[in-house]
Amino acid sequence: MPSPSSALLERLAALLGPKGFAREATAVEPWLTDWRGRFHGKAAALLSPSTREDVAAIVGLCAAEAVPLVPQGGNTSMVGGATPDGSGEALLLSLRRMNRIRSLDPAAGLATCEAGVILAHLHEAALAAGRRFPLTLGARGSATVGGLVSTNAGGTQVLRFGTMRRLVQGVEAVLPDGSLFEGLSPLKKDNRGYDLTQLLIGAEGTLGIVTAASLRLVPAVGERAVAWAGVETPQAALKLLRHLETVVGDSIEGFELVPASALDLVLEHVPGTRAPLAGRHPWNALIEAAVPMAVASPEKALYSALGSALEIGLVTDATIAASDAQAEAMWRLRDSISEAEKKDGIAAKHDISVPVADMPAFLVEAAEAVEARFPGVRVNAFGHLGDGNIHFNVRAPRSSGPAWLEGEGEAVTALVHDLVTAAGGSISAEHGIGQMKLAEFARLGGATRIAAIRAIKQALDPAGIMNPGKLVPPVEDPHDGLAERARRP
Ligand code: FAD
Ligand code: 2HG
Ligand code: ZN
Repeated sequence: MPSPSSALLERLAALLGPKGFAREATAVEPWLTDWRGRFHGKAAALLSPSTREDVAAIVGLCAAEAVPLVPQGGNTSMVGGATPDGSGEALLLSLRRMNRIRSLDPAAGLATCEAGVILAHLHEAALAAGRRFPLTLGARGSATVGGLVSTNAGGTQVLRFGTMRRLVQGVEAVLPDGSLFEGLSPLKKDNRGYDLTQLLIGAEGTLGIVTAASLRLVPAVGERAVAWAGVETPQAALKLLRHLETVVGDSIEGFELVPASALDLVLEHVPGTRAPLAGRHPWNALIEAAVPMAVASPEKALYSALGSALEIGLVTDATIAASDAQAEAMWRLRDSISEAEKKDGIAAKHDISVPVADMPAFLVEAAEAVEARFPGVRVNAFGHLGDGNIHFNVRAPRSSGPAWLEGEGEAVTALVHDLVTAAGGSISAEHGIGQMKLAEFARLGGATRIAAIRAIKQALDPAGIMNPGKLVPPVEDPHDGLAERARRP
């Protein structure tokens, strides 16, 4: 693809001013590596517009020269989605300066946020208005509304409130020709054909730049209870969830599976953490129950449900947080797993889903298969059991360097994804495809799905300027080398 001409760079510099246009390495380089430190790219400049009109002008100018744009929010992608390739042809388009909450209407239960609003700031603003935006995840201090929309993010509250797809009412976006799609209308019913908002959710910046989204709010939490339970097997954990749902009802909104290996990593690498239970339990469940108003006590309900679970042998031990500080400490253990795993060394990451009821057996069997085939690797599988979505990460043998990922790590990934596919599952439950999974998506995504995705991309972005090299597998052409490049991580 063409590099930006100096005339284009000059026009962009004039349009955006010194706050919105940077070429110096000190300003650009921090954003050219992904959160996990696996992908490094280059960019001709960093563009940081502060209005949707500026975004439209940028896209229009780039479209005229077919110069690629890589949108970026908080840069917390787990699949290298916001990292440009190494050619230096692309312009990095940061939405972080567009961080205004345009409106927050507690009565209507809607917040309209610009793309760069950080999730934690939205949480605070909603709370101050007596409402709540329920989706949350470990990266909430950096992840932005635009990134969350564009990845259809999940997180730890999906069990009750769903992923972004269920929480987005409308989207405003600049399409690849520079036109503005104004989809923020609060209409409850709207059947004007294809749903462009839903198309943009999870599009990973390949169909346009999200400039704002209106998001659904739910009632604020009146009372909550957080508990940590030790269990023998993933099967027991799933049975525990079903037991809690039966006894406590739909106030169960978080149920996270944490193996002993993940807890060990956090205790070793994250200062100030300590195990909630005495003894080592092969698996643990972090449970949150919440009710909007203090009409019923989730603590009492959870206490009695965990008591009966102990009696019937579903859990080996359990504790309920006695204060908000204790509840936060439990969540910190869970939310720090990625950071601890990163500090510990190299791991091949697999964000997979299979039908919920099949996940416990899958976890045990797949871990046995992987560890038997690749001696020295250690499976660290944790996460959203209630959604059938587990982060089936495989830690490299001790003392392996980053090259492991490109060698044995790839074979590990192929095996995990083959097992997931055979189980009728997905190789990307919540993180997206990005560049990390492009080759595997091309291999396992299915001809019909991939042909339709290519056709949509071609229709909306014929010049291919929106986040190239992400999500959309290139057409197999043995002569142009694209297919070969997609096979490389
Ligand atoms: P970025 O990383 O900047 O970008 C993500 C993708 O969206 C890229 O493809 C980018 O090009 C595109 N994009 C960004 N902004 C726009 C825009 N305005 N318009 C168009 N495209 C855009 N994810 C989960 O789903 N669940 C979790 O539980 C979870 N936990 C995490 C925990 C940690 C510690 C970390 C580091 C990450 C976690 N993630 C999780 C992954 C990540 O936080 C999400 O994918 C999040 O949605 C990314 O938001 P971001 O603003 O950082 O986006
Ligand atoms: C989580 O659930 C995130 O903590 C990150 O989705 C998972 O680090 C990972 O693999
Ligand atoms: Zn997750």
